[in-house]
Amino acid sequence: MVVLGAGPAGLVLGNILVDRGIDCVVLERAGAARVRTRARAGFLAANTVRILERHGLAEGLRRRGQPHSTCEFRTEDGRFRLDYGALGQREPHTVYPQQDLVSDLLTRFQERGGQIRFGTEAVAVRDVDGERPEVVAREADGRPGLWRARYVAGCDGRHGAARRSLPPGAVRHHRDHGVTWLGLLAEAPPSLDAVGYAVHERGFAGHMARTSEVTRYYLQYERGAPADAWSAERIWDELELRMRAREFGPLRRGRFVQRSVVDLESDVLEPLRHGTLFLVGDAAGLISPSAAKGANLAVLEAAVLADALAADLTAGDPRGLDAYSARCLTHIWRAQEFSHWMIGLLHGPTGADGESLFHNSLRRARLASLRTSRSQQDWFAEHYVGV
Ligand code: RFL
Repeated sequence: MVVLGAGPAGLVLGNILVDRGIDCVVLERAGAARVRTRARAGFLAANTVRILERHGLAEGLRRRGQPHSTCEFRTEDGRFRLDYGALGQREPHTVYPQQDLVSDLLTRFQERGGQIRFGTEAVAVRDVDGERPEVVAREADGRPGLWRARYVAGCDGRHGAARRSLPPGAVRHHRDHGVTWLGLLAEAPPSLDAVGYAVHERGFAGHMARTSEVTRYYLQYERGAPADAWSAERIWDELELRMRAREFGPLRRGRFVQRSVVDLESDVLEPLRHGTLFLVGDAAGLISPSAAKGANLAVLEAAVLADALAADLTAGDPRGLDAYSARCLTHIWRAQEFSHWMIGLLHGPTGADGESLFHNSLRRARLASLRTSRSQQDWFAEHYVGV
């Protein structure tokens, strides 16, 4: 088995396969230090934690992860909180930085005897409809490499080799939601004990705790502007304005240690299986970070594929592999639907034309339902934490 990419998808898959005695190698373009330190997601769904626990991969997050179950909306109509851990399925998130999770998974994979080749970039997957597909790679020393296996798992993200190697027949669903966020990591303690979503006429602002010393912020941003276009002071002023700090309390400022520009996009491929090649995680379906689903879907899909591969390779039962694509696409589209709903909830059109005013009124009504209707709150909680 060849696995492309050592993100959450590739490393969960690799860990489960090695644990089941299946020979597998992970090819990773980046170096080990980069893989262990790349800060991205942080909110893990209860089901993600259960999957990781079931496979002996949750030790670190059980020790250092923080349960989290409240979010706060700040809007032109005031603020309200949802204790989503007491609503819907009554499940909290676990806040655990993605780089810590990936680091734990990598350590565990190597302890279990898993093979990983850092600095090795997959260039193409060939002969996916044959019996033994081939991965053409550029090895760490720059020389070409060739890896053959019974199956290949493309866990190498949206711009990886797996997506580039699909035979004709793949359908791509792409949507640009027309919204851009500036993603920020601040060396500053969280400023509120909840996820903060601020809807403002100047644009969205978000606050998400990561650890007691680090907080992620998001700021709706001008499309195409570079990440360093604004000074730190301007960013903090804008965050305070949109989060209505004067009314609800100041933000605890600190140094920004990471800035990235994120265009909110959906990008799903169908099907997720092409002969011997399987797409997993962001390679299967990119989702905007508006509802914090990407890493959770990656873990779920990797676990589903690992079970199916184990059944096929150790017991000759191909049914799980046959069902993989349809099963995961159901989860992907439910997450896409909720994420799309969140984008509509958090971003109003900025124009003063009739169409914009109409959509802004709908958005306010949607927030009002969420503030007042218990059944709407239960629905929200179930989809917010679930994958
Ligand atoms: P990853 O993590 O991108 O890993 C892919 C790996 O493949 C390697 N690679 C290659 N290796 C070999 N050959 C090639 N040709 C290769 N091309 C790429 C890369 O170096 C990398 O190591 O994909 P994976 O495993 O599918 O995991 C997906 C998640 O990382 C992603 O969905 C989440 O980070 C999304 N996301 C969030 N998800 C959540 O569930 N909760 C969150 O709170 C959350 N916050 C976020 C996020 C994504 C963000 N960004 C990056 C837009 C916050 C942000 C800012």
